[in-house]
Amino acid sequence: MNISSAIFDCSAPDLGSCPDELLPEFAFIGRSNVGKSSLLNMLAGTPGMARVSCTPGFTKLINVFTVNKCWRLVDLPGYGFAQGARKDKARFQQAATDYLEHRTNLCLVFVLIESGLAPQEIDLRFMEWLVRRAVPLVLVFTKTDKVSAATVQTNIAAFTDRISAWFEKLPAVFTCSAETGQGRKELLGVIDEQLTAINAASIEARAPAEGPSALTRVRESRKLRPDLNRPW
Ligand SMILES: Nc1nc2c(ncn2[C@@H]2O[C@H](COP(=O)(O)OP(=O)(O)O)[C@@H](O)[C@H]2O)c(=O)[nH]1
Ligand SMILES: [Mg+2]
Repeated sequence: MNISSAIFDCSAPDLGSCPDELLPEFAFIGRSNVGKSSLLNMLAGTPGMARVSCTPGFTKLINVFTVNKCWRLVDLPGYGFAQGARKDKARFQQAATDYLEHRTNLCLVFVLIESGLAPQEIDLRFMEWLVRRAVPLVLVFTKTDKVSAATVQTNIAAFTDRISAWFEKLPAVFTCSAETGQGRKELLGVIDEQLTAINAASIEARAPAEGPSALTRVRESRKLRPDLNRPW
């Protein structure tokens, strides 16, 4: 997919401050410092678009970017070892969970996991939370340039082993490096596939009788999800 424009839309402190729900959104989440902002910059081909920070927990807002004027990339607040007051931490976790549970134009969540680490309990707990809510997701193992390919494969195998019982079919697994650009084509390919499916379904719905648009159907299916307790 060709990215002709990637424009910062807004930084929202909560779900209510997010832009309208008219464009499909692809959200990125993971532990603070996992490489979300770096990956978004790499995908968009715009260094500095999403703020990259060396300080864990720096990204406390829902950062929204509009790409090619027709879909959005969403950088969600990281979970984990966030710095700052407890109240502050709870507030931005709330923003991310509200977004994940209620954003009706959310098409797919990219869950980022650091490829150099053995499975972390916090990532597993977060995955479980997403699975319980049937949030559509793919897994992305980040920073593959930092460790050997064998280590990456070992950590992916260990992680997927821990989560396999929760799925009939495991979610798709990708690897990436914001340093080398590895994984860019594949991840943009996933977004492209989803957008193509939405467009195809919209065309289909238009004839002969007007049915709900594909984006409306994404919304409707999300409304059916049960509202369960958070595991944290
Ligand atoms: N070697 C390497 N470092 C990375 C990569 N992605 C991010 N980083 C570094 O990891 C730190 C956190 O990155 P950032 O994108 O701000 O993480 P975020 O908190 O998840 O948004 C920064 O110092 C980045 O330069 C990567 O693919 N390879
Ligand atoms: Mg960030």
